[in-house]
Amino acid sequence: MTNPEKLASLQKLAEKTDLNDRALNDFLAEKAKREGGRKLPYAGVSTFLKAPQKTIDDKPDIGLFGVPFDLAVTNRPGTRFGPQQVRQLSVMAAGPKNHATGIVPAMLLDYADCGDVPFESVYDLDAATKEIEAFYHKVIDQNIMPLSVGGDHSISYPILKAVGRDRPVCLIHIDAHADTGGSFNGSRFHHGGPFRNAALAGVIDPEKTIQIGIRGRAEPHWDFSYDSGMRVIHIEEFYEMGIDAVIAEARDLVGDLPTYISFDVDSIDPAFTPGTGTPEVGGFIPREVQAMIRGFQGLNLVGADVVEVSPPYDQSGNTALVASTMLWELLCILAHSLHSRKE
Ligand SMILES: [Mn+2]
Repeated sequence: MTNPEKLASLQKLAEKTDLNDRALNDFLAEKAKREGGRKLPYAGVSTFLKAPQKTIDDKPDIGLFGVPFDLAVTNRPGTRFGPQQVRQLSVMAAGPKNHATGIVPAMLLDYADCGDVPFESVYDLDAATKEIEAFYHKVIDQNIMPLSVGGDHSISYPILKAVGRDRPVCLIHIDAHADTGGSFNGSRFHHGGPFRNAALAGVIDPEKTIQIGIRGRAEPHWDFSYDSGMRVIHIEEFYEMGIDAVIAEARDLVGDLPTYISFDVDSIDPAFTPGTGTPEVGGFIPREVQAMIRGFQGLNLVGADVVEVSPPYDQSGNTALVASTMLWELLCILAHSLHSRKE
């Protein structure tokens, strides 16, 4: 048995209820007081990362938006259910504090779950794409930084049309697929083409675009990436270079220019994220994507998205949990970036 003196001192330690992180302690105490106590994580309405529910008229600094949309898939559907599933699982991924970087987004600024993009044209891909764009113009009009949850990857194009409307933005794109394909079956708005569309619309700079994790049988469709000057890092090159060199190259490419980050869950190996429309074996482990996102801290960020969670193929819920974790990491660096600019 431990000697009585040591036991007594351990018991004394256990009486302490305050956190060692004083600032966080006081912030959480104040929050609990304001909200009338700690909320049960498994009760009530689920929101992205347990964020308060607001509307765009409340003008939070960062708005979390769901885009429940899967009209643009080339194969398996289901991502229209992504936002709701991520809301549920993100309860397990939300801070308050990022253990690796120390960022507490809620202490830096105001963020909120602003609900889902409202759709009227759910049977018309082109019209729906225009509706997404019109909604995000309102978001940008309110000076809200968007952090979106899809939905299939086609949604990044209309989002970028709004985010990049005043000047083309740089793009850091983590995906198994370069998503710069041309028309398939008579449409160019499918989820394999958002970044060709965005480059052609002048809202991203292809020479300031880096695509990381690319692999698989769709490779012949990505000529536009190479022809337009995008930097493509296949999964093999990622491991040859090492993660630090990849992060450094991305940072060097975008510098301090406005940068958007798009994260597709199929960049991660389907062992971890099977619940997606076009899984590609041989991908990242989740920790590598976490480390990459943390590596982008300090960039001049203007928004981000997490796409392609398809709950019908996500039997364990783990895809949505991984997506939620990356959503949290993205929120941390977006909050840090916006806060730094406001200071
Ligand atoms: Mn994609």
